[in-house]
Amino acid sequence: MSEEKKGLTRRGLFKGSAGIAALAATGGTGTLGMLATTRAAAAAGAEIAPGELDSYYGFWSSGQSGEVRIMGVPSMRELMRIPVFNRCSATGWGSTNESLKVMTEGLLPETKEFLAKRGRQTYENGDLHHPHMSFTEGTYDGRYLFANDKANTRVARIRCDIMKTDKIIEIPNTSDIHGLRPQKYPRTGYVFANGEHRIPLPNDGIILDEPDKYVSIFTAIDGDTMDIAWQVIVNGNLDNCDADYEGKFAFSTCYNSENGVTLAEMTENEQDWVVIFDIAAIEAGVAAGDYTEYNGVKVLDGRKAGKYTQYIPVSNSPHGCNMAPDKVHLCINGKLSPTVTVVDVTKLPDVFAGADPRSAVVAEPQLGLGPLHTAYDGKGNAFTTLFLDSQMVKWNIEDAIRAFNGEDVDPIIEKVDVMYQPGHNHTTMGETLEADGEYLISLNKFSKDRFLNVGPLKPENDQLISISGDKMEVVHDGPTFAEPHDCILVRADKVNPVSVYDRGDVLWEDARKQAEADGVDLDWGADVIRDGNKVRVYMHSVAPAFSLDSFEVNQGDEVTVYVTNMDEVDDLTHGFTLGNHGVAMEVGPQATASVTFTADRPGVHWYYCQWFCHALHMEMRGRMLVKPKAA
Ligand code: K7E
Ligand code: CUA
Repeated sequence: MSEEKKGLTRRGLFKGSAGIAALAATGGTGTLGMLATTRAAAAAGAEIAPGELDSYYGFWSSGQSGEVRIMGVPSMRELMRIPVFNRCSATGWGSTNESLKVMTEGLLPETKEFLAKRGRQTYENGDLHHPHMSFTEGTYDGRYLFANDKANTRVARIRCDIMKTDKIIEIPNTSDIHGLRPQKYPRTGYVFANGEHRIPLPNDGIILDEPDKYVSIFTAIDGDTMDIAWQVIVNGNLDNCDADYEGKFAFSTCYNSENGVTLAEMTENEQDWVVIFDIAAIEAGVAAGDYTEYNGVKVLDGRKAGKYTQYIPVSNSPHGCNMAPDKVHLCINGKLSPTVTVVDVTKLPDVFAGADPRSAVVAEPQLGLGPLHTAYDGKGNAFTTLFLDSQMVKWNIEDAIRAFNGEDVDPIIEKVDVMYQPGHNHTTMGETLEADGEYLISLNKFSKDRFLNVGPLKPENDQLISISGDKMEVVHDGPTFAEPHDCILVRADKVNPVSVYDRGDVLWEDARKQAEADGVDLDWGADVIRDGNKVRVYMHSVAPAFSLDSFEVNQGDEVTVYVTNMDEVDDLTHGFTLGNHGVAMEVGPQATASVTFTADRPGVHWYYCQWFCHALHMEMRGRMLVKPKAA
């Protein structure tokens, strides 16, 4: 039984003293003075003393870094990084067999061929913008996170029990997945993904410089199997998307209704659209065979408004697409227009029945310059980022509707400066029915002078704003590396990761099968199996030793090393790094990890544990002896 279960934790002992430490800290700042944000943080209850736990998990995208980061909120402490589309030196993501399986099995055949010609198994980069959790009945259910890769047209799934990526699929027929949101109701269900850039379909070189023949595609992925359920061709470039709280509709902002390819062409029209997808009608169309199959995917044509899609005109180049937790209002952020367009989703069935699409618009407040994304407090208020004004604006949805109907009310409640140029924002539980109005994050693209100068490339600046009181209050500034576009803030009780792996986990089922075929015990093995010029090395680790302190192979052998960590202790991660072979991997408690390489360098090569695990961690090592080929 763990200490945690016995209730004898260090944490329990710490709790009492943390309060005293916090008091001492506030008493001792007289001479130094407190930063304004620190004072505000203390006032807003956003200060988390050493040893105290945060009340929210933040799941941060990292843009072109290709990973997801876990933050503690409100402390804004970075807790963990989850490699997704990137490679990771610490965990071996992108070089272990288990991670390579995730990174390669969902690639299209032509992509595998393209990469193989370049000596690669997978892409080495990604551009991850939108991490979102799976839903059940309109709120987070703690099963999965889903995220897009705009750079290489992929969608990934992360298991929240172990916080590791378990599926990555490439989306065919489209180019550059941008907007991504899970279905909120009845459950996820579908994961909706927008192909941003228009390309010919099929994109095989027959159509080249004929932009009027390019298309953009909306994709629905089955979140349980990670297979593609269906796709719909739309008119214009898809940007961001969201879904309603009744399981009826999905929405996407759409710019470039001009179908242009240059900036001047793309911004020519006064108006663009939000596209509405009728999920039941699309499912019926699939069942009725009203599709063309491309790359094995059923593709419906929604370019003309009809039973599958409707197009609601909004100002030129809209960006963010955010469904409110009141279940009724959808906000479309103007970007180039100072307005946010509010759509009443209860009016959408009328639009599909033939009503004027604009009849679903119930408000269009003018908020400021560069509205990009909107978040909600669950109390009828919305918070919109103003990219050009470098501000967060708080406004009331009902007041905006009254103003739209001619009443003399100003929906704007308050504006607060952020530093600088905010993109996404997000409120605690704000994209769920449990929006609680505690905190708001502003993910600012520029930090300029907010931190010590680190050269021409500056960090971004993520600011935490308390919204539980009457006034918005910036309570924390935090630099982040490239580049959080979006994040979600999830109440801590929604997420329940394990601390030790389950030996039965599917992650190493290939290793398990191979060990069985080799007649070896994967759990407790200390074996070297030769199979032609393939050598399989099985070892386990119990701190502070590997079960093999050396093994011998011949130069040119293809070697696979399986390491199983048989320690059962929380936080007791071992690793396996093989010197001068580019091999390093994390092996968590009760996990197996494996790596395959060619033993091409004759001589003695040490392997060692690279996670500090024990007082004798430095001694946790062994030798690979490589016999030279006979000359
Ligand atoms: Cu606005 Cu890719 Cu969601 Cu960036 S996107 S900000
Ligand atoms: Cu095992 Cu360090």
